Amino acid sequence: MDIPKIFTTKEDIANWSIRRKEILKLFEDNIYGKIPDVSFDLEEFGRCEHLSLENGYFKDVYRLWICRNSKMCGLSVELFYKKSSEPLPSVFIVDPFSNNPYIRPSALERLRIMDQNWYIASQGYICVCVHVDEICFDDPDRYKWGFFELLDKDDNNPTSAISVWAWAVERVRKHLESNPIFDKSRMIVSGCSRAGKTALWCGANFEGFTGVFASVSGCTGAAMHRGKTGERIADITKQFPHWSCPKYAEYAGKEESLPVDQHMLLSLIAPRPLYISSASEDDWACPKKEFESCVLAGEAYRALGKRGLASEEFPETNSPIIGGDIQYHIRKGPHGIYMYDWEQVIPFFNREYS
Ligand code: GTR
Repeated sequence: MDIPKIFTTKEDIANWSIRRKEILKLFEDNIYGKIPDVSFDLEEFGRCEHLSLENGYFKDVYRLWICRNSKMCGLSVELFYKKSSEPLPSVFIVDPFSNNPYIRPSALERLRIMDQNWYIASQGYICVCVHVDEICFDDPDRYKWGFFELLDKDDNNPTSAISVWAWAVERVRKHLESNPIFDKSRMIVSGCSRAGKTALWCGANFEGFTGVFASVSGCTGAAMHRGKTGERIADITKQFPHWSCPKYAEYAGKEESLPVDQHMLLSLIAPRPLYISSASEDDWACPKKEFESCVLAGEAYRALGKRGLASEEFPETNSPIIGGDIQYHIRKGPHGIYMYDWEQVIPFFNREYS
């Protein structure tokens, strides 16, 4: 099986910034569509709530508004953090789930996620939840409500929900980076499942994110296409056609002919620290192929003077492979993101940033 290469010539290594752009363009043209590139008549970002809680914890709510051609849309952002005299590292959480009527989390699930947000805050990080589906709905029939209505017909901006979500998280990062509570050199983008795919695409495009974490991102995320089991291009483009550009569907059943594979997406995050996690009961995402992608992306990390995965042997469940600039674990349990995942991820970034 021929796997497309990160580096095709020696020059690709020497001229990584050029090769990087070529790879990015291949993903844009064949999978994720263009990241929006438009200017707005008005773009506002401001804090609308500040809650001071017990023990020096805070919760803030910000809103981003964009306005163009007399139309506007916006999204909300929640920050969870602990008082500090120093600028703090941050974890941005791509959240396309909270407003989705099909998969809206139950009250219990919300509490579980809230616990994770506060855990991240307790570790000295600012947890920034970006509710991206408020700007671009996660539904094939309705994703063009909101953001897309602001575009002109001739904007030549074919894109996808994942590209709009990735762009929106970057806009929020850009607004927050000048806020003195943020340490600009330690800003991580993260997400679970469809949001994990988005976090990878966002990190690949926007180098202001200095670390990336994707959990159970599977097909169109960390998992290699070639040889993958579980969800494949045919499944994902049928159920979620709005996540990718129209061309992607042409590769359904023809994964071999894709000019890229997902290890090349991970390579675009190098040399920045990268965490990929899987779950043992998540065959649909195909943990072995998520792992393989990490192994292969190591080539880019090494070429840039960093370390890839510390071991190339598929690990036992709940045994993270520690010691590389890419870290991987497979958690025992179902698809989703759990406290166990964060308990491995935060120490990894602490080590990387120390
Ligand atoms: C699944 C989908 C995956 C993943 C997941 C999610 O049904 O097939 O690709 O994105 O949903 O986001 O929860």
